[in-house]
Amino acid sequence: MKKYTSVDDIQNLNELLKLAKKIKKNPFANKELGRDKTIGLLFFNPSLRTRLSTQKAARNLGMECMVMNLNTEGWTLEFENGTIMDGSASEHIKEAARVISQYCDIIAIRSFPTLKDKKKDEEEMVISSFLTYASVPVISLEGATEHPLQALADALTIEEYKKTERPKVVLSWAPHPKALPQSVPNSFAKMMKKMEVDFIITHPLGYELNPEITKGIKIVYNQEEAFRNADFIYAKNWSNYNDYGQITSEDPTWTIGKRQMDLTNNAKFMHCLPVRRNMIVTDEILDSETSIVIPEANNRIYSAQTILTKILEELT
Ligand code: AN0
Ligand code: CP
Repeated sequence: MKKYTSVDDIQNLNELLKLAKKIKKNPFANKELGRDKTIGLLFFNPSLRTRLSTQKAARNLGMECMVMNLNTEGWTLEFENGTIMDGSASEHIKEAARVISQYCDIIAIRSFPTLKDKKKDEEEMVISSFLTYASVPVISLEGATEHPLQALADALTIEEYKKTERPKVVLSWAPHPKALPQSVPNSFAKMMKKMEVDFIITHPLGYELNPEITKGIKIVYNQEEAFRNADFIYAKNWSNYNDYGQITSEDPTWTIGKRQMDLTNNAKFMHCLPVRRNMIVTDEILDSETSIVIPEANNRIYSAQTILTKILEELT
């Protein structure tokens, strides 16, 4: 594997999930693979799971890890070409990416969308600039439009908890007080298309995701109807894609609670975390056996370790 910035970079999901399960059983088996190799984790936004699980994964492979909060600790970067840099940016991505490539064998980046400039967000300006100017493999730790490491952890979690060959998986929008990216639902939808599942998305009218991503996926505007007989409920808020970055519904009836979960086939509740209690999901559900959000977060280690393994194997 040369890069992992999108679920589209996965060529053989079954092979990847097999590797993830093997790694999970014996996480320290490949300590030599990353010896004398360094990963740089660059954060433009906050993180708990991604930061710690990726460090853990790197260490399990014997790698060194450098972490930098670029938004608060680094120079402000310029991404446009040909600009006269007389504003706030002190350094151009051209130099920054090339310099970091000399220090790191893999570069991983978290850079959320602006949620204001749809064009810039869809171009993945930050991650694609690193892809252009860095000379080492690049991993997304959540970009403007995707969160592929999360989606791989979610796929592994569904594999582990499914009780039927072809479970019914429902991605449900839920309310949130702040405008959030579409990255998690985008990557989750792409991942579900690759899996043996019956996949449905439910959200209020107007909250359609990028139609190129949801092409072929059933969308149901009635949450209760969507939840019937579901085996997995994957909750997530996202801001409006059409009315870009706006919050156009705060409807509390979409908060997932017992009323909806009772309609399911004893479904497991999933969320990528961090989750706002009693906004996205009630305490009652999150604190019950139904919720698998903690083991789901544990799988972030094995998701990252699987991708690092695949990339390290191809490093010369
Ligand atoms: C982010 C998001 O919705 O994309 C990160 C989730 C992993 N969530 C928040 O900012 C709360
Ligand atoms: N799920 C996830 O990516 O969590 P963090 O934002 O805490 O890294």
